[in-house]
Amino acid sequence: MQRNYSLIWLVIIGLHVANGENCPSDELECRIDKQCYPKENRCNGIEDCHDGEDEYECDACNGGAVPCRRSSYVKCLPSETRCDGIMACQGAPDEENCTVCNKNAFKCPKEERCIQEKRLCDGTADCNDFADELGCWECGADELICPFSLECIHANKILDGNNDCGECYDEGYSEECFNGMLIIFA
Ligand SMILES: [Ca+2]
Ligand SMILES: [Ca+2]
Ligand SMILES: [Ca+2]
Repeated sequence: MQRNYSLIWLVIIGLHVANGENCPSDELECRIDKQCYPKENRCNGIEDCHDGEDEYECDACNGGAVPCRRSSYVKCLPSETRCDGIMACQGAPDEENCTVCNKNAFKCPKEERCIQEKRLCDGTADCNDFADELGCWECGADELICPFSLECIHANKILDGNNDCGECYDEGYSEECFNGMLIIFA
């Protein structure tokens, strides 16, 4: 008798699962782990299912989540990936039109663009106007350090057509600057 009851329960549970009735009408069910989650959490960039299934195969993303286009569908990434200086995936729009940057990122003052904090004072100009390389090391706030000579030059000498650092660094290693150097050595 005990065995028959168990069988009946199994059949009832099985029917329930097959009908997709495990979750209330305002919730959806994760396919693998069978968790229920609010319908509005589908494609909001925050994973409710253990395998993140609720963020795959989206038509669009909600609540500021970032769309990553795969070959045939969109995956949504958390809104925190916006304006953090790292492109969420190839072609993602999360680093466009950034007027405010994520707390761990630096805004290029004259551009609507953010760069990772680790790009500050790393010897490579990430902002077009070298803003991320000003005021580094022993130099003043409006000065740039030349990476080879370790001299400080004023910001108004950046991209002014003169090779002030000596290695065309302050001219963005431009072709014109290198050509100018060749003429001097010729
Ligand atoms: Ca990003
Ligand atoms: Ca830099
Ligand atoms: Ca210069």
